[in-house]
Amino acid sequence: MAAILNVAELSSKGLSRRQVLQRLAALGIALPAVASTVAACNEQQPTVTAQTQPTMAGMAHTQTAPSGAGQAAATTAVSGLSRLPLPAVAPPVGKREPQLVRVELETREVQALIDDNVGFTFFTFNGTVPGPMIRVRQGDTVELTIKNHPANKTPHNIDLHAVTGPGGGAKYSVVLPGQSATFRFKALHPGVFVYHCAVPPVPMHISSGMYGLIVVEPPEGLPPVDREFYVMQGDFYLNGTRGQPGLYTFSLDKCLAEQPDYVVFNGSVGSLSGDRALQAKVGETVRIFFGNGGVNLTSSFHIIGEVFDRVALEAGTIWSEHVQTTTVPPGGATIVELRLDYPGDYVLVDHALGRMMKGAMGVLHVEGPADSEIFQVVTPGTNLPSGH
Ligand SMILES: [Cu+2]
Repeated sequence: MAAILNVAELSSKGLSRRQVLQRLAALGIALPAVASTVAACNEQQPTVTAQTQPTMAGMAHTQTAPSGAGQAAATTAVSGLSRLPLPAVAPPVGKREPQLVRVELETREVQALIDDNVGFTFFTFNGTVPGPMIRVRQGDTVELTIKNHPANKTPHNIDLHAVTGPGGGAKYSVVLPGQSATFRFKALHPGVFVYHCAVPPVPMHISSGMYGLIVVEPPEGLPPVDREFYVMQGDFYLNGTRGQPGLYTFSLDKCLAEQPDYVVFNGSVGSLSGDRALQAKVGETVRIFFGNGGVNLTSSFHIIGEVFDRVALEAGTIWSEHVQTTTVPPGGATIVELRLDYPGDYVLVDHALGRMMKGAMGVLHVEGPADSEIFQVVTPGTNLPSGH
């Protein structure tokens, strides 16, 4: 029996209706098409939808923008661009027998904003960074089709770390613009695995945005939680200067020197703050599938003001409890779970905090009653920004 991954069950996933609508809208999917498949999503052109982006508090640009005509021209170059849409959390598999699951991904080369007035030529799966979350059961056979959009300029392929086979699938999935390729693999191991493009120069393709997660649930599934989120860190290298208006391409020199201009969650500065902050309520339990596309930097993933109740170390089967910060290497992932006990804005960071000033921050906004047994102000300090 075959199944196509779909987004129909998003609303059954603990996501609020508003979140579901927002995420579907971000994918360019209208409500009547809620049952559309990942394949159907693929047919949509890379719509870079207009979204209001908040200015990131604490974000400091160390470079001075050009003045006069130069700045005007640079700003004009990105005037039609906005942030990439965000990928949805795939619905849980639930308890069922192994089956054949067909997945289609389309590689797209898209110009979009990585920061306010800073454009970048992203390489993507399905027009989002990270690419779509693929979610299957251990023992499923996955038939994966990769299509290279005809408007692209370069070949692409896919290496999934969940694959046991040559190149993780990369060897037989190189496709030129307009071509497609298909292979099957059996999901032997449960866990959360990174997938990425592996066409040379590999670091260029990955650090231009070509990564995502495949979740392989164990036969019994994952325990239910109130909400799930999908976050991936990535480092970006521009032929230009951080914060300076303009449209930039990838810098291999900076990549090889491991000196990123930006380190961000989900593809751009501010992609998980302001209107796009993760939303939850006091008393809820949330799960974050967190991956690191890299290509170079190991993440010290931390949420300011919270403690992870439990963490699936390296997204494997060993769970550690009461964890403050967890290490996620490039090409690696984790699952963190936490119950939310107190309202406020909890900030997702890579605790190598210099990277926060390069964009690595997001907000988990928690609403609900404040329990003074958990936290209360006795005598406040000076009313200056705390940095958190
Ligand atoms: Cu590629």
